[in-house]
Amino acid sequence: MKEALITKIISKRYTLLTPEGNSFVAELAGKVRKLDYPVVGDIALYERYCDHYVIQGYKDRRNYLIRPNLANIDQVIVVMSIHDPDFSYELCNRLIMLIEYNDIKPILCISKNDLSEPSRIKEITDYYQKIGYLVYTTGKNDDADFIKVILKDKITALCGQSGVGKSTLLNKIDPLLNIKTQAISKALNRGKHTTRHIELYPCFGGFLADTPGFSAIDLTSVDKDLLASKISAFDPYIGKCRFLDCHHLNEPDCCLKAAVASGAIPKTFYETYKNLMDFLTNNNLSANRHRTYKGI
Ligand SMILES: Nc1nc2c(ncn2[C@@H]2O[C@H](COP(=O)(O)OP(=O)(O)O)[C@@H](O)[C@H]2O)c(=O)[nH]1
Ligand SMILES: [Mg+2]
Ligand SMILES: [Zn+2]
Repeated sequence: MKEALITKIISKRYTLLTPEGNSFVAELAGKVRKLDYPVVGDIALYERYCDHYVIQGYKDRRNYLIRPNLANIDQVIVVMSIHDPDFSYELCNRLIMLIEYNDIKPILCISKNDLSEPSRIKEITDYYQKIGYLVYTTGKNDDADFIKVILKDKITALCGQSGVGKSTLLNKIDPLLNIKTQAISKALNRGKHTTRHIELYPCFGGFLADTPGFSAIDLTSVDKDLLASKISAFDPYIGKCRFLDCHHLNEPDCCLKAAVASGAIPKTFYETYKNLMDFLTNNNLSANRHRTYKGI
């Protein structure tokens, strides 16, 4: 069976891109069950029959998001503006944690740095760099060339609230790409019955998912026994508490809480973790599918 990346799906027409750079449309084999349908980002396993291509399945996924419906994303750029809308540690922390929970690397981009004092930008940058996250800042007078470098060989998506400057960023790196994604979103969002499709665009040696930017991540399948172990900022402390199954909430001799007390982990970062754990404990998520956590 041959392998190719799925870059676009429009009503059962799958656009594949081979490692050699050839692109063509394939269909799905009839035997594939609905639950096993591949999504954009999947590596399809296909065969050629005379004049058409048939997808028989896809390779194991490294990760999978329901909304946006994407597989094998390497990284998500979390765009957070310093002002208008105001920066929120709680929202930023929550996005980081849920992205990491899904085995995807978050990269922070603090935008609109022209709207704030340099000291405020430094405070935010320091907060995240200290616990191991990659942070970039950008603004009216900056280029966004950092994106060109980090896209190489990766599948990248953008997330962040509406108005933080995602389109402006894309426009700075590639005006054509932005016009293309906007035109498609507009055309597809018009009719009531149109479903928005997602597409991976080749961009600076990697792929950019043209999601309009999501700011909430599905919590349906978050396992609270696993959450802490997925958060990279907590790595140095995991497995060192008195109880091996410590949830780092009310247990005695908790190494993570000690790190918060010593200032190694910001208190507000830990509080976001606690809020997420409270939410997961207090909501019967299995009875309420596709629930997202929106409270700030
Ligand atoms: N001052 C300032 N305004 C910005 C910057 N980036 C974007 N904006 C403005 O913020 C608004 C929303 O930007 P947009 O890119 O559409 O945000 P999106 O909803 O995340 O795609 C627009 O009015 C932009 O002109 C920036 O770096 N500095
Ligand atoms: Mg936009
Ligand atoms: Zn603990």
